[in-house]
Amino acid sequence: MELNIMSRSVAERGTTPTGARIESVSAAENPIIAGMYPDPTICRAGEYYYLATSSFEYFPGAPIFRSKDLTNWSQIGHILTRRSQFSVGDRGPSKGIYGSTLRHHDGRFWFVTTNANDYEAGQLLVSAADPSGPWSEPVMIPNAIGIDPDIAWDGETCYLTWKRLSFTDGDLELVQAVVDLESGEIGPTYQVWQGTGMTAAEGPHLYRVGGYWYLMLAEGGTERGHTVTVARSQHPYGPFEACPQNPILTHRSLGHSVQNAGHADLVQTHDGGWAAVYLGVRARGSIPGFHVLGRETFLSGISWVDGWPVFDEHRYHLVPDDHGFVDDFTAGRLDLRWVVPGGQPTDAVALSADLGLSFTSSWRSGADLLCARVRDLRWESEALVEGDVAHVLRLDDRHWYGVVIRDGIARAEMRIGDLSQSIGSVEVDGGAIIRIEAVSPATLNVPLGHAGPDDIILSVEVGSIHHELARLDGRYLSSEVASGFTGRVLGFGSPSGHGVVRSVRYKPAG
Ligand code: 6LW
Repeated sequence: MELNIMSRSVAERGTTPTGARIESVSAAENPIIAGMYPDPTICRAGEYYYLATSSFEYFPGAPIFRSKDLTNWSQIGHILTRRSQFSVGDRGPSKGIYGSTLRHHDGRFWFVTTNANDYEAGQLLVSAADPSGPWSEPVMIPNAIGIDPDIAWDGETCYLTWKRLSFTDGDLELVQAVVDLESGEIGPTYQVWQGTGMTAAEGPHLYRVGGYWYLMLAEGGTERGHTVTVARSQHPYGPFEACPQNPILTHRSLGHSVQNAGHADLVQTHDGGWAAVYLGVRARGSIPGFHVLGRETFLSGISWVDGWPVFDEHRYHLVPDDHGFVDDFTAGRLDLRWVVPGGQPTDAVALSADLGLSFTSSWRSGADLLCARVRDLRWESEALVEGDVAHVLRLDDRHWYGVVIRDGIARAEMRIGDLSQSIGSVEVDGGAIIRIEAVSPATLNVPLGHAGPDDIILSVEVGSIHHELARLDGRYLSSEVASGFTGRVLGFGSPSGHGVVRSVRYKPAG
């Protein structure tokens, strides 16, 4: 019986070129891109690597990152920055942009994905000369309905491989067709390797390495049983022989601090070696463990043994990013961290050098909330506000906690599924600081206590007097409770539309 999911951290000492000591940690236990950045897809062009991820209902969609060394990444933009590329749909949680493939071919970048808001329109393909944008208008592939499209070229021929799936009837099959990238037309569709027999075989990526074509899959579902499996063939279309060592990556049944490991993509490194990026979660708290940041992106080395890829999860070390930020919204444009579920930033907020952030519409639970992903397990966020402002911690539109100031009263409010509750209130006259903190749980794990992954403290500071309004169990803002594919974000809105955020300060805590 496993009682607790513990955090382990392998720390190693190193030095900078100037001799200063830095602490690097194992990439096996620490994400290269922390927070809700799942289904990573990677390619290399010249001296840079590029990586993009799913983003679901949040707009702009499909964040894209650049790195020279695979361990330090910076975001260079989003791929889907216009609603003509990413239709809004019904704004539902865990819809929008799903698993994808990013490739560099013949001097151009290609990105193929699924917009679950517009599922029946088929796969969505865009391209760009510069990966930081602008990306083209989409070419839709209407005869390829499903998820997780992949593109791979054999000379002039481009193969599209994807998972046929029905959101109502479930799993169907992994299929492939030759695709015309200009028209979006496909040739006859046929089955490829269906995996080793686990549930939810999906996330296909096809590569030519040496004399073989490799088809890599995610299998077992994106939960604790998640895995990576692989098969090879002399042709891109099969027949495929499964790797005798499958699954080639999984953390299922291991007491590893990173769970749900799977959905990988391979890249050849500058020195001719290979690496992989994959998704994992940092589940914490009492059994069965709760993950709250969504699925994050991890890095592994890849070795080739007898013509098969072997994950070397301990090859890389990294110095974790400091995700802290202060934003006073006076830069004239929003930082890349800001996204809006359903709507779009330009409709939800206005920026001014005098006021900072103001709101152009009133916030109602889902849309019109300006959000930034939470990227740490322990942290604090403070917003200096005036007027009617809500600062919330959101998992989705039915699961959030926050402090809402309206008509001179600050209240701690929460929604957990069908339950909404307001607890604790204090009068606010003029400005206030709303503070949200994720701290270690006040109780031990089951059976000595009932700890969730964290406790969330909601407080407000008025005239330098600090009022703690609520301390809440963080498990209700976890994917295990709320379900779905997304992680926590910090959100800012106004219940009336009349409010201002002067600044936001986010700080990771020990
Ligand atoms: C992704 C698919 C999946 O497209 O989740 O559970 C989808 N598996 O591979 C959204 O991340």
